[in-house]
Amino acid sequence: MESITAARKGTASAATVAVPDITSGGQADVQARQETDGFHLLIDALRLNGIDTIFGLPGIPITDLTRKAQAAGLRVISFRHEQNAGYAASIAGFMTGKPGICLTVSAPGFLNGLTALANATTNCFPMILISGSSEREVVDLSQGDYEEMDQLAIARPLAKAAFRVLHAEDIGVGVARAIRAAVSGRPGGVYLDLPAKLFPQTMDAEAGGKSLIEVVDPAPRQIPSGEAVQRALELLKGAAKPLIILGKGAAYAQADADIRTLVEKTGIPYLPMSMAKGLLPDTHEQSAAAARSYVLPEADVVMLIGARLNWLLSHGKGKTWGGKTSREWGGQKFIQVDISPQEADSNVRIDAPVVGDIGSCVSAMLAGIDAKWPKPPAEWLNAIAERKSRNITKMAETLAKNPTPMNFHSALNVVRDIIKANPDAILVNEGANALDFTRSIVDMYKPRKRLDVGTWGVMGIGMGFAIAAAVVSGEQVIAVEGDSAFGFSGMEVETICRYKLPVCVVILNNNGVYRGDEVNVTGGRDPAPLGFTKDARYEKLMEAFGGVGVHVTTPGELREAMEVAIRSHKPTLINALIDEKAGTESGRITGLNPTAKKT
Ligand SMILES: Cc1ncc(C[n+]2csc(CCOP(=O)(O)OP(=O)(O)O)c2C)c(N)n1
Ligand SMILES: [Mg+2]
Repeated sequence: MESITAARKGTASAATVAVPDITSGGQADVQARQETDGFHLLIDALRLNGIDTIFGLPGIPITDLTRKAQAAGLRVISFRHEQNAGYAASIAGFMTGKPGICLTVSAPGFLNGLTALANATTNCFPMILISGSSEREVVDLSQGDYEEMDQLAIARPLAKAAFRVLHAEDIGVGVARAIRAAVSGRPGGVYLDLPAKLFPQTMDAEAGGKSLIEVVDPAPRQIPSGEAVQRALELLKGAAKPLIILGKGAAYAQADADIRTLVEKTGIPYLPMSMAKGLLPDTHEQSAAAARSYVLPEADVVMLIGARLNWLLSHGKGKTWGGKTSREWGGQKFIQVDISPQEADSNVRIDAPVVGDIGSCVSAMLAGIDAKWPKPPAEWLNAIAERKSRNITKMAETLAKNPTPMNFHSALNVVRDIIKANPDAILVNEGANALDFTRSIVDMYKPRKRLDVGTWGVMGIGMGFAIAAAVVSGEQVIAVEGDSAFGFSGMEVETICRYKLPVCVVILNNNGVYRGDEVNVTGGRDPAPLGFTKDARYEKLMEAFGGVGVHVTTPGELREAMEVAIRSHKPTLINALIDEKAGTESGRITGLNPTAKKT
């Protein structure tokens, strides 16, 4: 905290030759120092704004920055690949509402982090990718510098905003602009380009301190207009078959109590999108998740809260929504509660847009809902309840089976029990079948506990998300991974062991992408493109770094291994062997997969 205090007083932590430059220390230390530099100004600017963790990977020109940041009291989580550090930063942003910071070296390190930055922008996660870069003069003349690349230009189309700082006295402004851009309005990924020459630049410590900005109200409330709220409430009130869809924007908003009250006061059935699961417990009687394919085409008024009508909701039209063709509108009326005024009408007409931050919108709607608010017609609720109970019974029968070899259902039945018994645990999930089955089988009970592949369905978030979840929350993390999905970030098990994080990785191992029984149609020696090494011993990877590795083939063994992992909080990798024939191509999105015509 001294550094923040010093900065507020107008004295940045400083480094001169005569003074040990680790933290900004007590008063005497501050007085002795007259100069500060780019390294210290950046650290002070981050700390001044409440940033306490950096996810990154050291090297030229940011090696010293990682050391000095740690010495100044920031938590520095050092990864094995920048993409994983980037995913970690982005999900830390989602969980906390503060921008997650990813720090990389220039060109290749920057590019490695860029996928995560683009993914953050797509998913509306607030993150700042800070990359060191090479000398401007050399880069701009294409003279072949070490790791030469015009990073700012490359980042710009993939980021919500991108900035470069050339002078030490502008670091405060650069960090402030990056923070505001990342978290205000619709959050997203921001790129901050810091050329190598910036870091050792020195300036007067007092002037440096004064140049820093503590951002006031970085994510200001955006109050919806009374007229928009009224329009939405009237539409909702007149509905015969209303439905609420909660998106991850609703989870991000941290307006959990008001959202629950809105759902319960109106009595309207709701569907949670994947990362909104647990905003209300999945076992809530108003959840229509087990009757999804019934409610989407049947509903007459749909209120989207922090959910976009993108591909995950079939663009609000087509057969999913009761249209006669794959492109026809089903006739529903939509209310869309969203922070971005540009979101409405992106795919179909929005009859009642409510623009503002989700918390303000939901509380404004609540103010217009009194005790006389009519509950939805009983026929609608009964029809949903009937479908739900039929589907839940069917699912229970499937889950109760105990086939040999183990399949997704019998394995996930165990994970379902474990999460029920440990509702504070955070579930990270990626894969195709491993994702789809987990989402539908494993109930979540608390908000922001399910972290997954998001809008892009991207593989590779697994270990980065798991590490950030453990670091940010201190809670037990359970990462349910397809064997292919795990491979994208598997080396980070070393990071999990190094930082001694309570992460239990469960690999649903079916020997390949989607399934493991394909053969090379030519009969040649190469394996089929989708198959992996049979019976690979992934658990040994965890053992290599001092964690616990377990190889399981039955639900009983899986349960035992997960219980031990949770009790011990030790880094654990459970390699759960799944029937290699138990999976469908692309999981639930087979329809999006173009296949060659049979010849
Ligand atoms: C970055 C990235 N590369 C490739 C894909 C395509 N893809 C979708 S799911 C998947 C892996 C599915 O296999 P696995 O994780 O083993 O899950 P399973 O279906 O076998 O349970 C791949 C490669 C992707 N979504 N993202
Ligand atoms: Mg697989």
